[in-house]
Amino acid sequence: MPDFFPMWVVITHFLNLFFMLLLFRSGFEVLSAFPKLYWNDDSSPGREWLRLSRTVHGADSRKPWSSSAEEEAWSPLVALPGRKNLGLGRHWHFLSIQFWILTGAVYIVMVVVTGYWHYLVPQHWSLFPDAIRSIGTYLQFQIPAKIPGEAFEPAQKLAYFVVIFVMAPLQIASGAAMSPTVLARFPWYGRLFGGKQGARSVHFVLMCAFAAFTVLHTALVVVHGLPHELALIVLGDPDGNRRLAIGLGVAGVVMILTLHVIITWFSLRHRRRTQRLLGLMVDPFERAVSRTFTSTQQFAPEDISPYFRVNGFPPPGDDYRRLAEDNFRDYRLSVAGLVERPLELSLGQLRTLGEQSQITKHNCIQGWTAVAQWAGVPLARLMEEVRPRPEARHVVFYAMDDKGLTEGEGRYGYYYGTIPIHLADDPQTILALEMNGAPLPVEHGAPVRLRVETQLGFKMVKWVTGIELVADLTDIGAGMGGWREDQQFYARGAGI
Ligand SMILES: Nc1nc2c(c(=O)[nH]1)N[C@H]1C(S)=C(S)[C@@H](COP(=O)(O)O)O[C@H]1N2
Ligand SMILES: [Mo]
Repeated sequence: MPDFFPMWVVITHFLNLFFMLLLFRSGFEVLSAFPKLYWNDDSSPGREWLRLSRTVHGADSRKPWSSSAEEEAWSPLVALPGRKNLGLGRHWHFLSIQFWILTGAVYIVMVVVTGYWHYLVPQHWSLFPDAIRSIGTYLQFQIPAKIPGEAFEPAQKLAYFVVIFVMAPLQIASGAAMSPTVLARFPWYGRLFGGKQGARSVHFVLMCAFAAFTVLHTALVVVHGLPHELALIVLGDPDGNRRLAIGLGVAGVVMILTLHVIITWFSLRHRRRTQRLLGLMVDPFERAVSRTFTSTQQFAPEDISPYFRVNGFPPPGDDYRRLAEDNFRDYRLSVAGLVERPLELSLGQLRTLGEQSQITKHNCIQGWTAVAQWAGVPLARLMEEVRPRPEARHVVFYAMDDKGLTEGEGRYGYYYGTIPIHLADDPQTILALEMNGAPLPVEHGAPVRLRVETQLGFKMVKWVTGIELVADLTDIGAGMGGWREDQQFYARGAGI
């Protein structure tokens, strides 16, 4: 039998605590961007089972609203970094998760090779009644006895088993079921959780369970006798020097809290640097995902959502109004940059390039989803017409909405977005001209909007006026790869 408290348990336990706290706080940041939980992927306004916000936006509201108005500013005390920084919160979440999984993997390997799993994995059905008896013992304010020859009492063993072998894997699996690329490539995987909103809800409920476990676990450590347990957790030795244990334990907690204060302050104070630094770790992971998988979505007409949120207000100027009043007869789409044959196309000319229709699920980075049918020209067809030069690596889509006028909030400039050129060839990447069998409505991007079905919604530029092929993004906008990347510090990649 292995040691009851080997050093590798002490170390992985500490790292686990460290990364879990990062995951909790950055997870709250993500939740604050859309503090509503649903079981259904229509995510219809008003149908949420949990709403952590006072404001209500209704499907029948007379005043137009944009889904970004549903974002809440949560305090940096709970969220990392807080104050409406979804992009940075996601960076922290996706950074921490890599290390949390690594810690977990090391732990599991050690549990298996050392035989420690005997202490954690039920080997007999009697563990269940024994665990219930243990809980009864606690309720009588007594401490249940350990299983003979093992490290824990029965309820403890069962709780650890559930947390390590059931909750943690489910938490990772439900997290993966929220990636638009994973959902687009493997729709069946999303269905395991009842869709993206189901996965989001499960992820939230499990987070609550982890939090409850942490509180209970800490309380029971105190009940079991603090100095002794602390010596175990910190030194791996019940007879270790108690003063040293308390000193190290307190130092560990203070270190974690100080680090949280520092990274929160840094993230809020230096948002661009945080975006870039964390991007070094997070972007390659995202790129690998986006490169590997293409969308194979094909929903049924019955799946089309009754209500489809809008994000971003239409271009406010007279130019756009006149275009729209005239059914976009004077609209021209310019395609230029690193191409052999630049073009200016009217809607009629664009339409002659071909038509493709698809029923797909939209994933906004904030967290809402909706299903619609989109029809339009495959972007790959347009690329054949203009013939990109070999140096071209990104496709830039320029929009007609000046966000400084439509939204303000201290942000400025016309909306634009970019995709790596390989996404232009994906079978479900289209310039959509129709939605649900009718010409694209103004609020959803008339006359032309992009659909890239493996990506988050912010890549799918609406009110497209021009397309440019470029080798490098540094000279476009603020150089981060799109308006939301520039102004809201989102990651350039949008596959997760
Ligand atoms: N021009 C423009 N395109 C845009 C936006 C915008 O604000 N302006 N918002 C993006 C975001 S974040 C999302 S989720 C989708 C929303 O598409 P919808 O309004 O058709 O639902 O559009 C994307 N395209
Ligand atoms: Mo979005």
